[in-house]
Order: sequence, then C-alpha cells, then structure tokens
Amino acid sequence: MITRRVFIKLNAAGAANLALASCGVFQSDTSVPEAHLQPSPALDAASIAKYQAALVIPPAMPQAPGGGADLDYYEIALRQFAQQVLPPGMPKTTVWSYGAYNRPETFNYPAFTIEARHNRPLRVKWINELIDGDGRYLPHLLAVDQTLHWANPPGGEAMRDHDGMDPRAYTGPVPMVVHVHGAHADQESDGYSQAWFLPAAVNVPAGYATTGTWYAKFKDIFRQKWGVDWEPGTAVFQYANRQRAGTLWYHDHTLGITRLNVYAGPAGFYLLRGGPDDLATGLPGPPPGAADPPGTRYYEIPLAIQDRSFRVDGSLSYPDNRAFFEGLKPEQLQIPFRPDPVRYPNGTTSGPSDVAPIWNPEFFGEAMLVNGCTWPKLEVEPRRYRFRVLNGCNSRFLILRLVSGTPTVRPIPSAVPFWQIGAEGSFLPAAVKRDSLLMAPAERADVIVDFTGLAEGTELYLINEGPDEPLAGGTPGVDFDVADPDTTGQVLKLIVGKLVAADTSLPPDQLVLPAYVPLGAADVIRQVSLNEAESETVKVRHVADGTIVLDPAGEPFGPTEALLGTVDPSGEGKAISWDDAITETPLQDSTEIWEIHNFTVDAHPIHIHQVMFEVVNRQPLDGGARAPEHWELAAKDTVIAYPGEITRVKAKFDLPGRYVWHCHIVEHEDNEMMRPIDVLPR
Ligand SMILES: [Cu+2]
Repeated sequence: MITRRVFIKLNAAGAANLALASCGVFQSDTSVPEAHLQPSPALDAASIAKYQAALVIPPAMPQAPGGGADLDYYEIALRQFAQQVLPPGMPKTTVWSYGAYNRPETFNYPAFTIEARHNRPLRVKWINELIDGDGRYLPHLLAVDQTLHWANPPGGEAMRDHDGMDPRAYTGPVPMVVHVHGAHADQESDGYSQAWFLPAAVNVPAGYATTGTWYAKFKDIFRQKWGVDWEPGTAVFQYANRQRAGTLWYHDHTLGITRLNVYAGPAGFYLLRGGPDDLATGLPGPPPGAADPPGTRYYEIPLAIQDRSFRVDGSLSYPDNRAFFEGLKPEQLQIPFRPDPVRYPNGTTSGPSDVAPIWNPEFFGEAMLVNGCTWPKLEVEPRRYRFRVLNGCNSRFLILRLVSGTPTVRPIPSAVPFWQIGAEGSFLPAAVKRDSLLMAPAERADVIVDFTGLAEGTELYLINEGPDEPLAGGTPGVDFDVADPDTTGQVLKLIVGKLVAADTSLPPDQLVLPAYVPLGAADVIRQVSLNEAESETVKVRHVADGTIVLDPAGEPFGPTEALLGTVDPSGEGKAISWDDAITETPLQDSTEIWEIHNFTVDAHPIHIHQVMFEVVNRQPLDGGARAPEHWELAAKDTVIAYPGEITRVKAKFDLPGRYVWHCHIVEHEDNEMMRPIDVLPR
C-alpha cells in the first residue's frame, strides 16, 4: 500500500499583514461574496502575522422566548457570513456558524456557548439557513465528494444516504444535522447522520431528497413525545442534561460531509453545570454570560483549537483532489477515479476505480486558530484561570505546552504546568499536573493554569508539539517530527498583565473534586476493530519524480477508506461498511466493555454516542495490558486507540434506539469509519 505522509507545502505571496483593530467578532457581515470563477492562490501561512488580535471569548448563547420554568429554549440557525479570521487588515473569511435566530449579532465562528444546567431540559430548534437573501440555497464553500457514501440529496428518496456516481463536486443545497458531542440524548435528538435536512430554500431542485432517511421517523417520535412539530428546514432536539457536569460541544454530523461542514465553521461549546458532580466553589470563574456588560473579566475561558488553510483572498482552503494527500500535483496522480473503469497500459482491465476523486484520507491545515482567529493573544492576570480546551481539528492530534522565551525553540521545557481537573464528561478524582496535553481530535481537557506570581509583562506561548501528519504514538522529536515551529507549532500568546480582581479560587492541588462513581462489572465484552482499506482495482507504481502511474504489477493504491468492524475468530479484523447489518446491539441497561482492536498504522480517536465511558486499559496485540493515563480516570466520550493495540472502554447503554460510534478524524468518519449502534429495548 502506498501511504504518502507528505503534504504540499503551499507557496504563495502573502498579502500584507497589518496590525490594526481586533480580530472581528459579533459584527457578522451577511453579504454573500460572489462565487470565485478562478480560485485565489494559496496563502502562505508563514506570512500571516502572529499575535495581532485579542482572543475572542464567545459569550453564552441567548435563549429564545418559549422556554419556561422547567425548560431552556433556543432557536439556533446555521448561516453563512464573513468574519475576520485572519489578522485585522487582511481579507475576511466567509464561514458558516450558528447563532440565535433573532439575534444577528450572535453569529460567530465558533458559535456562542450553550450553557446547560444539570437535570434541566434544554430544547433547541435547529434551523438550516444556508440560503441567500432571496431564499435560494447557498452551495457548499468546499468541494463535496459525491462518490462517498453520503447524504446524497440528488439521489432522491430512493438513493439518499447512498454513494453517488458523479465525480464532480456537489453544488446543490447543503444538508445539516447537529450532534451535541457527549450528550446523553434520546435517539431522535442525537443528530443521527441520516436525520439531516436541507434548508427550506425556494429553489431546491425537483426530485431531490430534502431530508435524510431517518428524519421523518425521528420527527414522529419527537411529536409524540413533546407535541412539537418540525417545520421544513428545521429539527427540534431536546437534551435532558441528566448526566455529570462536563465539557460538551456541538457540531454538524451529516453523513459523508461532516468534515466539510465542520471545516466551514459550525461548532460551539455546550457546557453542562450543576448537580452533585459539579464543584460549586473553589474553581476560577466566572465564565462568559449571555448579557455581560462590556469589560466583564472572565477567569473561565473556552479554547477551541483548530487548524485551517487559507487562500490569498481570505477564503478557506481545503483540498479538492486526492493528489493533495499524495503530495503531488493533480496531473501527477495518473490513476482513474470512481466511477471510471481501470484500463492498464497493457490493455488489461480490472473493473471500475474505487478511489474517491476529491476525498483525502486526512487533512492538516497550515495555520492554527483559537476561537476562530489565527494565532491570537490573550492578556491574563497573575492569578488562576480555568480553560476548557477542545481539539476541534479535523485530523490533527495536538500536544500543547506552555513555554516562555523563543516560541520556535524545540525541544523546550514547560514554563507553567497545566492542572487537568476534568475530561469530557466529568471531573478527575484529583487535579493532575501535566507539562503537556496530548489531545486527539474531539477530546476536551478541563484545566487550571496558575499565573500567580508571574511579573507583569511576562510573555508565555501555548505551543504545539504534535505532528503535522497522523499520529502513531510516541514522543515528540523522537518518534515523530514536531509541528513546524514557525506555524502549526505555535497556537496562542499569553501576556501577564495587572491583577484586577482578587483570586478566590483554590490552588488546584487543594481542590476536592467530586468523586467519580464507577460503572461496576460489565455484562458483555464486545470485540470491535479499526481497519484501513486499499484499492481492489487500482494498482500503481511511482516514477522518478513521484508521479503515480497505473501498473498491473504494482501495489494497490491506498488508503481508499477507513472502516470499523468486528474481530473474526482468528483474531483478524473484519472490516464492515456503514450500510452492512448492525453488529453493535447492546441490550438496554447493559454495561459493556468494548475491546477496540486497531489494525491500522495510525492512532484513531474513537467516539461512542449516547454514553460516557471509562477507559479500562490498553494492551498491545502481542503484549501485556497497561492502565489508563491518570488524566483518563474520568467519564470520557472519545479515546485514543493506538495502532497495534487493544483499547478497552466500558459503558452503560441505557437509552434504547439508534446511535453511532465512529472515528473522530472526520475524514475517516466521512468515508466509512462510522457504524450504527442499535440499543435494544428491554
Ligand atoms: Cu480514524
């Protein structure tokens, strides 16, 4: 198999970098730019000036009228708008994100934070408003590969949620469905990948499916349960919040197009507070509210870290050809793509190509963003802060470290430690002191950083020592090259200012965190697998300049997709596709241990819907088990499964119905590395 871990170093003249006002927020420009006939050239990320704009701290999402004493109610739309993502003075970027329907000033990438209370139901009317001022649909900002198994609206009701045949990029109305990642939600409110819906646009082409296969069923269930109907272009979901306080987030989850929808922007934090598993005092705060007076100071701050690439005109850049992943120019990848036939130079044929023309196996952006701006800066007081850190990247594993001095030096010791107090779904038993934070895509870390005693003017940098390629495990700089210190190796600058408000929080090592009550014995042990597939029809070889050509005597081209599956009696992975018969069918209220066998060469962040799980242990396929990391001893919903290992997690499935589990490298998730779960009612 040919797996090139080489990514094109895009080279372009950068626009002039001017340091003016702040990186813009809450003033979204809803004018829709004209489509570019000629794509603008790539923007060299090294030319983007760093630490120009102040970190944007998203406020809490305002509620809509219609809630009550026992219900929080939101109406949240997805829209397209322009935002200052690059430093001030550079062009704005057209993005998508969520905001409160009647409050245009709340549309921001990333979205404002949903503040949820323990045991208090929260209902959201999600509205797909990817339409222009005339009600006509807006096409995707990025190239949609229609040959994947995806929502496929042009297929109509018969062929929706199916792979399409057209190798060209899809330009029709965009399907969306929102998943609150980490939510213990009933099936109809979980954002199932086949419960998507198009905007209620005036020009949806005749014959298009306007909803996914499961939308109508879930709409009926919701109506019967709550007496609320879903209007066209919307879905209403309800979250019970009967789970531990934790750091959740919400983002799109549409079948086969999640990587593109999320890359375009729509994502935000969903912070669940209160109840017996929260800590009422002793933590740094407050977090942002929905209507704080200007100048309010926050000591709890969410940090959504993402990588993106740009074009000179400010637009988001994402590969539109498989050649990107191979590190080649499109004309150097001389293979047929789906659905074209494979005809070798010697005249032999081997059926249609199974290589997707647009999809890339992973994506690594060239610029680092925090809360929707490239390389921002944050002034902190010499006191403690609580940061809710999210790795919101598509494929990139982060290894974060706080350093002082020159931020391009590697290796470099930590200047200030992280005190991790929580994972995705609960607090840890006690704060864990960490010099660096390894975070897979979709993992969250609830950390305290203590700047107490640092002199005014002290400059610190949040750097990234993860790789600019897939992670297999190991030590930065030893087992893999660290991210480019000039670009993706830097994230955020922190500047210590004056103490404004006395710190009433406790030192993290003195915090008494809520006890975690473990799940107890498992009823079932289930073996599942992670697998990579290579082409069954396209065989290739490299020629001198790296060009890949067809050769019937060559190696299979790959990877063509990543797959979940089971483990057969011989211990081999049995790869299974999204549409095959469901194999993960826990009985309601059962507790299961899932043994995740990773038969691929890379680590994958595995996310199971509905549940918060416990990490039991990890075991090399040919060795002894080792305990979870100290920072994993909490309720989690995403776990790193290393290559050549069995990763064991334990979960209780108490909600009946249809859910999913998947890899959260969203390029994998979109191309078969996701499977349904049916929790069978008792
Ligand atoms: Cu994966």
